[in-house]
This record gives sequence, C-alpha cells and structure tokens, in this order.
Amino acid sequence: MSAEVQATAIAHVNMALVKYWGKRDPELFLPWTSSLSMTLDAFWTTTTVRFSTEAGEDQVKLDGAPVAGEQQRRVSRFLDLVRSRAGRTGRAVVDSTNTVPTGAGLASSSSAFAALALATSSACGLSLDPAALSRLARRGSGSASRSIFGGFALWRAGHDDESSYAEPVPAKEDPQFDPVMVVALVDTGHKTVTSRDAMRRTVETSPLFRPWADSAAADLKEMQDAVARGDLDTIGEVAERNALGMHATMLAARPAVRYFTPNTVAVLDAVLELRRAGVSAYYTMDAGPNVKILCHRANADVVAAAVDAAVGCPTAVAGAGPAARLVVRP
Ligand code: 2P0
Repeated sequence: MSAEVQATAIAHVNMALVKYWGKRDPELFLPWTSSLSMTLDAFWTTTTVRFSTEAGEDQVKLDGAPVAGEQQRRVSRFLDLVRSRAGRTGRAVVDSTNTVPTGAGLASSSSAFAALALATSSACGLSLDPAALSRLARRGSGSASRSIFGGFALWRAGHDDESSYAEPVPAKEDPQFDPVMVVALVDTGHKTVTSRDAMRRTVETSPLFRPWADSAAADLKEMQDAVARGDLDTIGEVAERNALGMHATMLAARPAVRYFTPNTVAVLDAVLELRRAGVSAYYTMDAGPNVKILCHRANADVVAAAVDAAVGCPTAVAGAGPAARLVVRP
C-alpha cells in the first residue's frame, strides 16, 4: 500500500450580496448574521493536498512560494481538524494556486478554504455531503462555507457547529437573467488590516454594529426573493445598501477601519452616473478598495468602459460560477 495519498480540488471565489461581518463565536466561526453570495466563474483556487505517513511539519505553498508564520499555522490548524476526524497522522504538503490576488478584498480565502476542505477531506478518505463540507470549510474561513456551492448560496448563521452551513439558493432560470460582476481592480495590493481583525474590532467597538446586524435579516429575505424572481434591480439595491451599512459599521469602529480609497469612491460615483443614464448597475465592496459592479451581462462592456474612464484601472467580468469539485481523486 502506498504511504502517500493525495487529492486536488478546485473551488471558485464567491462575492457576498448580503455580507458576513462579525463572529458570534470566533473559535467555531459562527457568524452574527446569515449571508448570501454569488459564486464567480472567473476566479478560483486549485489546491493539491498530499498526506504522507511521516511525522513532521506541514508544508504549504501558495502560488509557488512557501508560506510561513501565521498563514502556515492557519492551514496546519485546519489540517489538524481533518486529521483528527479521519484518525490520520503524518504531515501534509499543500500546493495552492489562485487566479485572484490574495489578501486584496477579492475573497481569495473563500475559494482557498473551500478547495482545501474538499481536497483534504477526500485525501483523508472522508466522504462528506455538501452541507458537511460547507461546515468544514467554514472552520477555515467563514466565507468559504459558501464557495462549496455554485450560483447563489446562503450561509445560515445557525447557533452551533452543526447548524451553521451554506446551501444553494434557487435562482430564476431564464436566459434574460444573466447577472455578472464587473470587478474594478482599483488596487490589488495586500490590505493593511485583515478582515478577521477588522471584523473583531467592529464587533467589539462599533456602536453601529448591532443595528446593522439587526437589519441583515430583512436584507436577506428581500435578496432571496429577488434572486428567485431574477430581479436584478432589487438584488442590486439590497446589495448596495447592505455593503454600505457594513462599511459604516467599520467606519464607526474604534479606531476606524476604512478600506475604500479616493479611487474606490470615484468608481462608486461612476456607477451612480450609469444609473442616472438608465443602466442597471449596482456596487458592492468587501474588505478592500476594489469594487464589484453587478449588472446584466449585456451591459458589462458599458460598465467596464465607465470604470476605465473614471479611474483607468483594469476590470474583469465574472458570471455565476460552478460548485467546488475534485479534479484528481485519491
Ligand atoms: C463576506 N467578507 O461575506 C464578507 C464581506 C469580507 C466582507 O467574508 O475570519 O476571510 O476567515 O471567517 O471569510 C471576509 O472574511 O473571514 C469576508 P474569516 P473571511 O464575504
């Protein structure tokens, strides 16, 4: 019997339309609020995990370069979780490649931990159903729970480890409903405050956090209904107000966390200008300066041109993407 087992998985990035911001239980990654996202076809992570029977430190490579320090420990802790469930010992070699810049508010951890959860559990011989896989991915990074699914996904906050996982959200099946996100790559440098630290600070110090969290349930309900009827304008309106509210909670944190830059605001203005001109375009922003603009696929070029005219930054267009999948089985 071979001493080594390996598996390779691909998972796509997801962008939240109703955001996850704040943990009720940081140990188990239980969020304050439920969230809803769209998985994107254009950005993904490919991860190979190889377990050997030898003891020793896990080795982690990201985009070909060895990962050390807290990033390495974070992956190792996740591997420990799977090893203990599978009754496996021995070190792992993890090799991960992203098609999206890491740590720039482009949700690279959502695809990274979804791919890691699938590759690791498969290599260890665990056969998990999508809900169990989503629960496991959540323990690596909250948003990764949603990247197990394609299309739209809803992460139910739940109240314990068992009840907190994502599931697919039915969307209207209609060729006319083909939303895309035009991603304005305002700045792809590494953020100065990690989203994990920023959300902790927000929960602990922002007087606006609770009101925003309290309003999330209504946003979620409205968003689910809008996705079901393929109503892009309502999806966009709810996404915009939910994201602005999330950023308001951060601005009110002590000290404040501000991810957007003058170029971010210039893109937001360009989106408002497009709407005044009759184009259905709506923005959302995450823990970084980049802007994602939701629009009909037919308008993607017009939106990208408006971003280019406003700030001259590169753009990428992403439609709804597929679920996480194994590409090399153990
Ligand atoms: C989201 N974000 O719903 C929100 C919106 C950023 C803004 O999930 O600490 O990397 O690993 O659970 O998932 C980014 O935070 O945080 C995020 P952890 P994660 O997509």
